[in-house]
Amino acid sequence: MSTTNEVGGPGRLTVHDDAQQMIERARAEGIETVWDRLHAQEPQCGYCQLGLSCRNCAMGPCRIDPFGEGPQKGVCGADADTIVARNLGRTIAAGSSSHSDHGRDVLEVFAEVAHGGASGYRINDEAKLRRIADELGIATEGRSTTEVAVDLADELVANYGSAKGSLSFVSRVPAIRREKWAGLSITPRGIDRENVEMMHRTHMGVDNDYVNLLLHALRTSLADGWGGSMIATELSDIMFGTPKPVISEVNLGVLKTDQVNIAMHGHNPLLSDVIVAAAQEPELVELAKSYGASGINIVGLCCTGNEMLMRKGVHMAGNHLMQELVLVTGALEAMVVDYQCIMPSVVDVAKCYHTKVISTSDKAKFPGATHVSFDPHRGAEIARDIVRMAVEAYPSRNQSRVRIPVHPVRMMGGFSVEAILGALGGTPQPLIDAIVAGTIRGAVAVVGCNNPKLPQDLEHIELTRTLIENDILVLVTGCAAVANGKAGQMMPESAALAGPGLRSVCEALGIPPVLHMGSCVDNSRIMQLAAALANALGVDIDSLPLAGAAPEWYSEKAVAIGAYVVASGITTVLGVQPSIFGSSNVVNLLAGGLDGVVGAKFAVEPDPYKAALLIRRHIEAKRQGLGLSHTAPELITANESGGEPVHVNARS
Ligand code: BF8
Ligand code: SF4
Repeated sequence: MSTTNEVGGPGRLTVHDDAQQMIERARAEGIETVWDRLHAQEPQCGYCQLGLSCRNCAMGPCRIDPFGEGPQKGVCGADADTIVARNLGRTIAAGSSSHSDHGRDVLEVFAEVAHGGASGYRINDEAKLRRIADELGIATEGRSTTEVAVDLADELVANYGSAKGSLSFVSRVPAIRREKWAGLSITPRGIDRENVEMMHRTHMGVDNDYVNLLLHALRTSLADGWGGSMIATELSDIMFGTPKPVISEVNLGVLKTDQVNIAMHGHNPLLSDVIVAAAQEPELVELAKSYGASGINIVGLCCTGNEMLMRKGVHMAGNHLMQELVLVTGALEAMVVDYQCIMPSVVDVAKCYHTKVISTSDKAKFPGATHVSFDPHRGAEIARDIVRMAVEAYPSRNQSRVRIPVHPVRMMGGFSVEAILGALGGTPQPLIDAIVAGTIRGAVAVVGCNNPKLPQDLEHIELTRTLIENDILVLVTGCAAVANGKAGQMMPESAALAGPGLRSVCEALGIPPVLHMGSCVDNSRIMQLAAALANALGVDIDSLPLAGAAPEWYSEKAVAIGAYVVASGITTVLGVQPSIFGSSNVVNLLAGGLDGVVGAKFAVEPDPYKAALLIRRHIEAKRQGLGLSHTAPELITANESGGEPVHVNARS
């Protein structure tokens, strides 16, 4: 068995004790995990890594030789620029479609609720329903909740087709940016339309101009950020409650040795909301007790976990790379999944224990899992059936194999835009004042996944640590938020980790220096906040001292997010190289030329300290542009050993 810090040892794969212990255990028990499979895949295909392979038609598959010696064109004549841009466009369409189809599922249930159907669901935040309706020009005065909800549902359903000119929430975007988008013909018109058009354009013999392809890829991503994702967020808030600050706990220590443990994994809150309710029903709790358990413990994984944590404080077992390791505790009765980011391998790992994997979406079946088709009309009843299945698995648990490796860490979540404005006293002005005064230099959205190519959570934690030390407020979503939570960066007392300016603001407001804004669809909250700040200052989003970062991204959804964040005017740093380096033209456009077009660009920097420096410089330059105080862009940080400040030089 490996010792933890040798090459390939658990200490090199993840920074967390719970994960390291479970990797050791999986290895000891001969259970294969994501790291083993990555190793088995190496070396991965170099053509694919560069984006230079194409299998869009049956004249192929084709590949372009990056060294210029072999073929420079596919069978159809497509060159490296076309192939790389087409591949990126399809990746963005897949990511955008995933978020948007999730949004559609929420919208369909919302429409049912509006019409009086869908058991177990209701309008939870009526004030938000009316506020959004007002915002979108739907009459609310003297009208019933139902009438308003029906009209809002109709309005948003139309967003999926070819809407009237542009998507409803584009109205939130500063006028100056809307003009920019119109000038580039990238205003998102219909959510499905942009995705379909992306697929059309990337068919053989349609769009062969890499610039034209990439512009449409931006439009496709905007239909996600200001469309599908924003609809998912806003309607989830209306139905399940708008998040407000809440304390929760995180890591594998949230599992309980003496309770029925159910992990909710995936993305859509439609299922998890009714499961949380069912797990509290006396009849099911009594059933659990009759089997000797002291109760039913629901925990979250990935973005479903974030949805539950944000609204109900439900404890979080872990992020993306924990989904197999949570099973290795031997303490789970059931892993209930819907869709996205669920490794097919969870079924194989679960077979080594008594754990049931229960799939619930007819869109996402897992051979070997038990499928319970989720029908929102019978949501409450199906949730009870699922919880009962988990409870009935408890007697099959082998307690001698249960190992819960650590104690949980406390974290605060629940920072919707409404909650942030609430903490600020109702307006963004105090935040603007702090940025103008330079107490807070700016804000960075650190988002995205885990990727087994990097030590789990190291980049998230170190980048965030360095940014807050430099008085930069960090906003997090998705698996990034879980990483920071596990590292203890997300409690109000974590303000002590921040630089003096950010620390003073956080202490005055009683908030952490790292604000959990939700799941990945909730990156739409960050867009909304950025737009509100820009509107309050009367400038475009690209003038603000903001940046984005996706240090450990893996998914197509993350590419869509990065694209809409950049297209909205926020420069974004990636920690993992995207598959575009086979075309210097595409790279030059995304990492350079785009800045002159949308006022933002991509950078790739895997070193978290160098990424922090890059971001710090960017933020200081934006401050200068706004006529605010700006400093020599040196990075102030202490390395993890706690000693000497590390001065990171400019990238040469
Ligand atoms: O949507 S951060 S690994 S779980 S893709 Fe997936 Fe990435 Fe996690 Fe949520 Ni987002
Ligand atoms: Fe090859 Fe062109 Fe077909 Fe792609 S579209 S597989 S490059 S022939």
